[in-house]
Amino acid sequence: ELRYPDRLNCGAELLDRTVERFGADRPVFRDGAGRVWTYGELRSRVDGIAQVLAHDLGVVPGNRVLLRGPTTPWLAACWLAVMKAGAVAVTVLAGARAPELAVMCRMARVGHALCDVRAVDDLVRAEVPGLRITAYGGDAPGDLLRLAARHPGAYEAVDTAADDVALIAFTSGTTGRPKGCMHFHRDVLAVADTFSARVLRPSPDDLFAGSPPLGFTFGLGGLVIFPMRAGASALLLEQAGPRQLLPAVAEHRVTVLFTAPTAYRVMLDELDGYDTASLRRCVSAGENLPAATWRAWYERTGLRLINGIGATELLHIFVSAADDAIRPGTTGVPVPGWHARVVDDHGEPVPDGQEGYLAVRGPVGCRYLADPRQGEYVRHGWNITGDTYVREPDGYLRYVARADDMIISAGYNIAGPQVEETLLAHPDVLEAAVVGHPDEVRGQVVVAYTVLRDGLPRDDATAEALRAFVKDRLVPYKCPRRIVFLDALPRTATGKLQRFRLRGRDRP
Ligand code: 3SK
Repeated sequence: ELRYPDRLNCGAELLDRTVERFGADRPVFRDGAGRVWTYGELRSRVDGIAQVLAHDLGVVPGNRVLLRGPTTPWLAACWLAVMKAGAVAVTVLAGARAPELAVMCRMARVGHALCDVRAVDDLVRAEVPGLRITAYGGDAPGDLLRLAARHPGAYEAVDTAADDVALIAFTSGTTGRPKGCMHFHRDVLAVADTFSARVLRPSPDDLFAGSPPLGFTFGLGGLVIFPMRAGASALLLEQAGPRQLLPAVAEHRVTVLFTAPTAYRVMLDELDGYDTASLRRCVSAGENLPAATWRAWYERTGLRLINGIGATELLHIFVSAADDAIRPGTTGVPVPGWHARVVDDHGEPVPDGQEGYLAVRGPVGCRYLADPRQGEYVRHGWNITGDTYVREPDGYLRYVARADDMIISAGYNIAGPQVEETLLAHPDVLEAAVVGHPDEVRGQVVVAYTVLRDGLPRDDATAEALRAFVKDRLVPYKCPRRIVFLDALPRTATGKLQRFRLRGRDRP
């Protein structure tokens, strides 16, 4: 069991304690242009920003400070400064628009914002009453970085309690209604000391990179918290889509990669011509990883993808496996420090081999900001993640579907992801989403939305060929009644498939 002292500041732990352990001269961040920040440089910039917060802006411990900007070392520095100042960082995706920002600022009672100068306009348009916006990265006399340069001295972190709130992370999940998830100072360290330390096991020489932005806790963990807890470094890329990752891996000699299954699939098509020999750990999360993608990545790179399930509610990954413990087609086992079981509607464990809801418990718990959905997520002390899973007799957990994505057709339960995996095994299919459409006779019928590889005909013959492919591999009632071709699938800003957006479209 993890034990932390009662008084704890995660910013001081990640920055000041790491400098004490590993020295100030080691690299911590590099940007896409190859500029490198050492831990010592990061500490003096963070301390300058923290002093602007405390002395110039009048931020006091507990105040909520919105952070908004593309993934850069400066955004990471602002986050650390908010931690050291004992304030609460409210993280949102850089792509969030004015109306969404207005809702989140109101919900989180945000009084201050540190915002990349390139992202200020939308925040201004949000017209949040009383919000004080301080831009960074521009030429204005009041720019945060200019103000920070006036505070060259060291800053002693505020003596926060381990269970003071450090972070409010917003998730709109896959349903579109935002929820603010509160996390404590100790939670920030706990995800590093469980998933990262016990599964990933990074070394101080590792260079992390990946696609999730810092406004998504998947990215905050993978690109700031985990590398810093290990004295390692991270490449922070403003553009980190699948097509930018491979050149970045080759150029900067990235060793640990964090991204989603779709990105691994896109990268598979582009691997030739890029040197990926530096990679030693590749983490796949954010969505279910199909076994076919795992195998294809292994065949082409010799690397075993580390699959994981995480949630903004629980800050990071809680079920996973690495190395010889990996079993393709499963997510893995509870990360050391976490417990997981599969339960029925009443919260009672179901027998192994039977489908039920994934329930987890560990060092981090879900704490929604004033949201009645808290009672749905946390039941009898267990966090119900909203995923349907099966526990194999040896304890491995196999993903079935998001609980609200199960299709019930003529009394049969059909897991959309199983049909998607089958479609994805077809060489012409790049992406697939399978949903149920209402049907008077069967209740629901299965409809598949697919994105084909470039240049392939989107005609009836292709649809029929795909249907035949599925019918050869799955029991006929799971075969899509209809196949619809799209240019792209609807996804959240964090890359998660929004099946709910497809349910109302193109009824057969
Ligand atoms: O999949 C997610 O939603 C997630 C959230 C936080 C951290 C990690 C992951 C994969």
